[in-house]
Amino acid sequence: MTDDLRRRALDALTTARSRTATLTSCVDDHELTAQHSPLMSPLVWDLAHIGNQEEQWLLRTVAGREAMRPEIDSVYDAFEHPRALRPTLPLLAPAEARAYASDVRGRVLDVLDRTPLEGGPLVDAGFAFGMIAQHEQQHDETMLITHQLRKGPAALTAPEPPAGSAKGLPAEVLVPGGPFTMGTSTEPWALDNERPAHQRLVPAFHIDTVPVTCGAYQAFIEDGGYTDRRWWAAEGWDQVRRHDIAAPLFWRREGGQWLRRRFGVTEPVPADEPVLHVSWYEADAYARWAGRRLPTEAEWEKAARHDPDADRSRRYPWGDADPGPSQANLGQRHLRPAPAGSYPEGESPLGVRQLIGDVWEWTSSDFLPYPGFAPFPYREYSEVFFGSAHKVLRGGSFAVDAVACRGTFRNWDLPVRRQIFSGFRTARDADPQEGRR
Ligand code: AVJ
Ligand code: FE
Repeated sequence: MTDDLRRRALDALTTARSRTATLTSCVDDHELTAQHSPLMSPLVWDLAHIGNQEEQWLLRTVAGREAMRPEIDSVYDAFEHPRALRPTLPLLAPAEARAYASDVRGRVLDVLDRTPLEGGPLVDAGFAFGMIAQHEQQHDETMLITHQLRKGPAALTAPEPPAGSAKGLPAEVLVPGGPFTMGTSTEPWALDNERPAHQRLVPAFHIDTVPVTCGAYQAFIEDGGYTDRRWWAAEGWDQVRRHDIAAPLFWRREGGQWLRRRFGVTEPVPADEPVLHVSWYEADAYARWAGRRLPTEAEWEKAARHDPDADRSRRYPWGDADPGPSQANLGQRHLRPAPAGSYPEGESPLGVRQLIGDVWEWTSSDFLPYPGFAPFPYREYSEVFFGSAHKVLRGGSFAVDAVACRGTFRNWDLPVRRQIFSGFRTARDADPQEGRR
């Protein structure tokens, strides 16, 4: 059991580091230290921050070691310096940052070998190791966003996702009303904000079978969606007027055709692919235009986890098994979402597809603690972000690894954000008599 946990922790750390290596070795040192967007850190900051967090939690907190380079802690503290100013910090140079992260990792593997994976919440079931692997993978997604924002020819390549289609699928699925279990108290590497498991009463609703596609979104654009104030929340309307926004980020219109730039390549917008790089405001406006609304976070999780026959919540839409390549588009295996309707093996018991992977899905909900929430192991992971400023995103994108994506996993961001790998699906209330069983 504990050997199995140790192997899982080792696998998760190794997988993350191999992705980090790819993301930080496919461009030259100049590009590693450059700021590609004021919204993002230089890639070399992420690299040393990954190593520094790992050192702080696994070497200092878990193993009780002394700081290796105490003078760099403040440089890599995300709360001390906003992203736009990070290029001005005394950053470790690329070779130094690589050496530091790999030095930390070497010592961590030794600590992992010797630490009993029980005897306190931080080490039980290898939590701290899982937390750090998730942290690295989250920064690998952040670095992929930086790659997407970077100008110039492609630095990354990946095979195309499998073909799929939503033809023949119903547009929406009815989720019957009633209570379900939201969140978890048993998932060993679940982060603090996913805990504890609790009952939620969710009235019957309908939810889209697949995420909203680029083609459907184009209909909103062509119907004048961006110039009709009726569809927009006040702050969203301000944002589109002030910044002249008329399409998802990275789209442009040329010769009567929509094109988009994706990792250094310009291509026609694929009509059947889930729409990507929209803000919460754009998602919310589209849903209102369509006569629908965004799902609440609880509705999303019920659609993804509730098994109506067994009346229990599963870890994933398809059951309790970890995600495999036939169930979900995760882990930067592909550098784009798969067409809507793909991954039939990943569908939920009620037939909802692509809840996990492809695009992060905006929900209508603010990022709030569950009843019984306790910050763990540090307030700055979740607690300081709770409130009405951030909206919850669910389900993970093609850019996040399975270790940082679960049916219970909660992501959050500001509603104006568009550079993230965000899309959405829509929902509507059901007649309370519908779906009684
Ligand atoms: C959970 C993705 C919002 O990137 O800000 C990384 C994850 N926390 N380092 C973020 C995180 C600390 C976090 N998100
Ligand atoms: Fe971080």
